[in-house]
Amino acid sequence: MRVLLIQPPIEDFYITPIRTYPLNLIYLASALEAAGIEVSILDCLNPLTRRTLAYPKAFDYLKAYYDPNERGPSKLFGHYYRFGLSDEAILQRIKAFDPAIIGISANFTTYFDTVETLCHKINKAFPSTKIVLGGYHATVFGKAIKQGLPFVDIISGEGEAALLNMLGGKDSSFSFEIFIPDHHLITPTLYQMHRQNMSALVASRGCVKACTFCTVSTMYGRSMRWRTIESIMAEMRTLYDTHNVRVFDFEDDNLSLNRAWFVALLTAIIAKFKDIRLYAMNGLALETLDQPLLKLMWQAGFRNLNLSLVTAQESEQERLHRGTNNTIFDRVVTEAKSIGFDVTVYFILGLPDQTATDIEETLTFLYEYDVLVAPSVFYPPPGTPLYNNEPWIMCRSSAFALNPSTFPRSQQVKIFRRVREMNASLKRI
Ligand code: B12
Repeated sequence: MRVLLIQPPIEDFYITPIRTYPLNLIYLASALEAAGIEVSILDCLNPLTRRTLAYPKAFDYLKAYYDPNERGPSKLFGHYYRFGLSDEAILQRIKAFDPAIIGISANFTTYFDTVETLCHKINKAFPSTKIVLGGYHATVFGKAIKQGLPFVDIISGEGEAALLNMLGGKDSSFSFEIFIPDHHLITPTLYQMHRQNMSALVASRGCVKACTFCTVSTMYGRSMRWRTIESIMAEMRTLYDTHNVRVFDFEDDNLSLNRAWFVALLTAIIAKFKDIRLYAMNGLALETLDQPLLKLMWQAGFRNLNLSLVTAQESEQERLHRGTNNTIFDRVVTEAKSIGFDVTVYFILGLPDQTATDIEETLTFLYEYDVLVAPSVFYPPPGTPLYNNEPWIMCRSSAFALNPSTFPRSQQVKIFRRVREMNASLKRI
């Protein structure tokens, strides 16, 4: 039985190319291979291609804000693109591999229309091929998906054991803590940063924080599991020796929460690798960091920190269950800068009930620091109390989905542009 796992194309105004490593499919493929099943990965996003599309009807209102001909630092977005292979090219790849089962990642609610169209085409061209969808979107909206795509199977939650079970693998047990994913099914040179091969990995799953705008608990619940240091070292060793990887990006949701374990991880990395660069691009929780830990991170190969403040209004931090505050922020950023880190701080622009004055407060606070300030435009987060049945396509930052009279979209866009200009003038980008 042959299984093809697909990372689908996405359609949006932009993409973040350095973070499109198909780690979800690598986990699934390794688990299947360990059970003796033949698998292939079709990463439609790498090598990355793009084609300009007309704006979808739902985004007509964005033409007032996005100009493809605009140049300069305050430019937001212009064209709408399809990033990745065409459906026709995907169908050809499917034909060549001739799988009995196709697994497609449906992580993103906002890009589900692209996945849905692809499923219809696959079903038409290969009616006897079973299609399985998994990921965040599939987990939250399984029932609704089945209404439009009655011929697909849905897997909710983490996929390894469930997929093995569905396929009747020899051994359908999967233990995240000791599992060592094998990255051999992808081409390492397609994923690069600093002109070196780069890999994403996760050392833990889940997050104990309860930030109201985050959907991670819909997949992993509110508890955390940590991998053994040995399994992480073994994965990194193979990536380093066999795939020539020198840049490692931990995509964990709360990498530094378990201090003793994180210290053990960093200590092991320092002992085993001398010339690697580490990132935690998904962000680090401020309250878990202090000077000794930051020094250890520096020694291990971290040079940049992605920190998320969300808002500098302490009442809002509490309301959003952030578990951090400005005093902690001040301490961590001061310590990090004294060690030499480049720091990027994220805040959310356009949270429900937020006003322009609230944002000004956050910006005034942040501009006291020598940091790059990065706005994350709020999008309705599926599966959380902040999701109010907005159309799926709106669940993305580039949609500036909320347009309340108290903080109209036009003002949100204006602030976004100003932050971009500020960053450019400070030569921090
Ligand atoms: C890395 C990442 C990205 C990367 C892309 C990664 C990729 N290759 O697709 C980048 C940076 C590009 C990205 C972008 C966005 N992201 Co993002 N991203 C993540 C992040 C941090 C990690 C994903 C990951 O690799 N995890 C590790 C792998 C091993 O785990 P996994 O993906 O969960 O896979 C498991 C299961 O989901 C399931 N599974 C997954 N696929 C499949 C397929 C099959 C067939 C089966 C059976 C099972 C299955 O099994 C896997 C193994 O157990 C997650 C948060 C998280 N912790 O997961 C958010 C997350 C997936 N992103 C999210 C969103 C919304 C976005 C944006 C659309 C938001 C925005 N700003 O507009 C943007 C798009 C912007 C753009 N145009 O680029 C949401 C999705 C929620 C939703 N329902 O839509 C998440 C959950 C973040 C959150 N905190 O809420 N993202």
